[in-house]
Amino acid sequence: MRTQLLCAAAAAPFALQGAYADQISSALDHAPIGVMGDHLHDKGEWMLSYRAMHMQMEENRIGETRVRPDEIAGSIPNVNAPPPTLRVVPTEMSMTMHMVGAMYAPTDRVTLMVMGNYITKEMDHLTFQGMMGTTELGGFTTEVSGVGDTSLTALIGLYEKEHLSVHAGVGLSLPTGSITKTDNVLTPMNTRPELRLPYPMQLGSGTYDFLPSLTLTNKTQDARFGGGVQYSGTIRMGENDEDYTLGNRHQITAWGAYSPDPRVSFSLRGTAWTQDEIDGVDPLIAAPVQTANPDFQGGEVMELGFGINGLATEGPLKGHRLALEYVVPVARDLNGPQLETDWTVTVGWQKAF
Ligand SMILES: [Cu+2]
Repeated sequence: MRTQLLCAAAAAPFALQGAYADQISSALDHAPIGVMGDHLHDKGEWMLSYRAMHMQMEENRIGETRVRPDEIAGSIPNVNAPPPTLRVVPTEMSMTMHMVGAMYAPTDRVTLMVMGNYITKEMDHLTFQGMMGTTELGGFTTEVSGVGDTSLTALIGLYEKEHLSVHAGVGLSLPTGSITKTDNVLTPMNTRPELRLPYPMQLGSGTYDFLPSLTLTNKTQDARFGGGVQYSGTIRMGENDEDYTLGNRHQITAWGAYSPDPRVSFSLRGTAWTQDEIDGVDPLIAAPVQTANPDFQGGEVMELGFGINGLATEGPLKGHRLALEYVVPVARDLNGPQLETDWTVTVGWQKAF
């Protein structure tokens, strides 16, 4: 009796590994939906995905400090002077992005990935009257929509042992997004010309960007706990047709997830990223507004994400994944004045074939 119990106990982990962890896929096998390129596929497998992301920004910061619109208009020098100080201040911005992706694995070690997107941006502004002072003239909104940049990435498996997996990503972003969008603005002289929109309202980088990444994922034998860590970068190559280069971006993100059942997992994710200022100037982006200053872009941000992943393990929807992630900032140091992000939510669907 005693021997049987010992045998059963010793065999249990292997039985679990065979019957549960390896054969049944789990909601835990994919990272939170805000993470890209987190997994490889088996040879011959396809995956299609759709994500919708919405980001909401309100109020401005210089470094870590909040600043009011009248403080910006009254004191921040205008690089495109005259007027001597900024006259137009963004107060709110929203961005919605629809992302469509496909993955295909020609071998067990290599998964290819293509991702395209459609973006809508809206920015509300306050215009201050005349060449100086803090008298408000009125508000206006600019809006833009269209396709963004398209990425092609190869994910390459480097190491795999039991449930631990390490892979690298080598990607290229193609400049399919416009950088010459225009809209009507309210000037401090109370006119409404159509101008080229400032840098944050454009849809693409205008450059070919190198997208390196390195991802490590792991999970427990019983697939109840899992997690990962990923570095991802955006390295701009050269200068775009309008004579500037967006700042390079580096990001580290790490997540942990708990799966009470293979059909669902809950995740907590921490992210830190840094993005440089813009190098160069588009001569047609010259309004007295902070977003037209190449130095008032980028910064350092830490965020926290709360996610849920779902996977249908049987029935007509078997294999379909649905996921949601809500991300809030916890610390910000912005090259400002610059609008700050309040929250980002991403929902997504994925299905492998
Ligand atoms: Cu996939």
